[in-house]
Amino acid sequence: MNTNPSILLIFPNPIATIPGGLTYVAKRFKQNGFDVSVLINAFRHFRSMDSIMDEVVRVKNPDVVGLAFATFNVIEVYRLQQLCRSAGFFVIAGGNHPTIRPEECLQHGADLVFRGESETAIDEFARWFKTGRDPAARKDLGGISYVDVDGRFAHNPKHPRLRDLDALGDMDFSAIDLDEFRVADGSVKGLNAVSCGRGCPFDCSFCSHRDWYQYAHRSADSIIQEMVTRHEKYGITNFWMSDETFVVKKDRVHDFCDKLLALKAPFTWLMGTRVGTVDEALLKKMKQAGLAQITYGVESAHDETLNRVHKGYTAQQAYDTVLLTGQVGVPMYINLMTGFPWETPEHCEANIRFIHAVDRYVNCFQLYGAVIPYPDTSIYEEYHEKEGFTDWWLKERYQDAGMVIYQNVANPYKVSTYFQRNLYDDTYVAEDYFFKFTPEYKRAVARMGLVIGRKAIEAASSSRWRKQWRYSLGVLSQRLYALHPRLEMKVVGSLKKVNRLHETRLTGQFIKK
Ligand code: B12
Ligand code: SF4
Repeated sequence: MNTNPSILLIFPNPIATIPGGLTYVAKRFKQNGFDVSVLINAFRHFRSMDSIMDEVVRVKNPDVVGLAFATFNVIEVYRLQQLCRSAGFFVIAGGNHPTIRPEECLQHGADLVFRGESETAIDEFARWFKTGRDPAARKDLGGISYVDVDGRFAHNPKHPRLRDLDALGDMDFSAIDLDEFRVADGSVKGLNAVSCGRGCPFDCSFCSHRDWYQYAHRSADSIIQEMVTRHEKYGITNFWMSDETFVVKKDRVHDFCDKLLALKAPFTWLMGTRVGTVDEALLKKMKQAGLAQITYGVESAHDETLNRVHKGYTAQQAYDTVLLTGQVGVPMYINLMTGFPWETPEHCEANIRFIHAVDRYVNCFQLYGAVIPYPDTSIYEEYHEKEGFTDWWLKERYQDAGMVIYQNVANPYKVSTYFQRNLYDDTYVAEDYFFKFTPEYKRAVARMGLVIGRKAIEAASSSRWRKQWRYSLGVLSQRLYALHPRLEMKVVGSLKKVNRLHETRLTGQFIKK
């Protein structure tokens, strides 16, 4: 008879890519003798919280339900948590939102919250769970928050961050239904992800990573061994290095490239990094070693915004880096942000000039990018009271906020418009979600959106006629929406429902035709 305890790990929010962190969580529970099953609410096979509860949780009837979530759709996630708790399941939660707001999470149905990196905490929890679950012994579980026997919140100190990431080994996909993430070309979104390090030492004011400032990395040998294994097992040749900032220490990237070159494997790879972390020698080396695309979080081409979000570089430096990267021959995907409360049309004009200046080297500019003031970021702390968006994630209106609308919600064609999906999603600015903007600024963001959208359409469509048709439809959609959202849905929404642009982003197929 099998006496292992069982855990059902749930990623309840719709997602288009396998969430890598959960593969490590699943693996750790398995190593601790749990029978593990995983339910990820794949975007293409979306389940309501009630259906997760009735068709999965009740059917599997696990000893522990573990939820992993970021700051999105929090009301519904908490509803699921409470349903599980009231049905008698032991509920634990981890990931970005529970880490930032452990007390809120405990008030909404969790028995225990795991804050931040959780491998060591999982080891301790497993021992505690299997040896009688003494409530008094919860105080010995590092990194965990709970409500103590007197009804007070207790937050145990965290374990130090892991230094030896090699010891974690490879991501474990065995409990995941890969078909839920299979896209039109047969590849599985997220199966090409390789985590090379954890954390980012920078301090951008909009970035929600309080627990991840400290940077830890794997050795080149360990990363390459995982690439080889993934290739042998799943046939992957194009990898996505899923780190927050891939180039933190140049010497280790040189080492990685040297070893990859020595291997002579037919691998290509994609990564994202910060402007200012690369130089010409490193760019050339990475290209030689198979780098197929860099994503740069440029964020703005205006010095005031760069300064105020603490990016630590100037618009000129951003331009120089992008130009250099283009000249070395590495194509780029570039993120630009909008919607900062101090911005005026001038900031958008600077972005538009930047886009035109570097256009020839860039595969695509991000099709969204209005700032979301995530809890615990400096931008949230500075503005939430004066702008009246305190705890926005607990309000009905904001449940869709934070996700890329067309990519991640249950039914993008129901809640988003053609231009939001195909040109540029400026909803949070246009509808004053968090900050109030002037009509002039909104028009400037819409103009920037058209420039970005036209470029994306150019990259993704083959015939001139098709490009023109899609772009005109986008402009029409934007204008109708400005008149009345329902009008857009009725006219354009009924004409065109497909969006393939985002589908290929992380597989690196955003190549100019
Ligand atoms: C790779 C990545 C992505 C990938 C993959 C998503 C994924 N979830 O893996 C993609 C590109 C798809 C993505 C998309 C988005 N992302 Co993202 N992403 C990241 C990034 C850079 C790394 C995540 C990661 O793999 N970390 C490493 C692993 C090991 O850590 P982890 O997942 O947190 O898991 C550890 C612990 O948290 C814990 N844990 C996690 N879950 C659970 C569950 C249980 C039960 C337990 C016990 C423990 C536990 O144990 C794990 C092992 O130590 C993070 C940055 C960061 N610092 O987290 C942003 C981050 C998570 N993303 C963020 C955002 C905003 C988004 C988007 C909303 C962007 C957008 N506008 O669309 C979407 C949302 C997608 C979705 N539906 O969830 C924010 C979330 C902010 C917040 N407060 O919620 C982050 C923190 C970036 C930031 N600094 O602002 N993202
Ligand atoms: S460089 Fe990127 S990951 Fe690092 S703090 Fe800034 S936005 Fe966050």
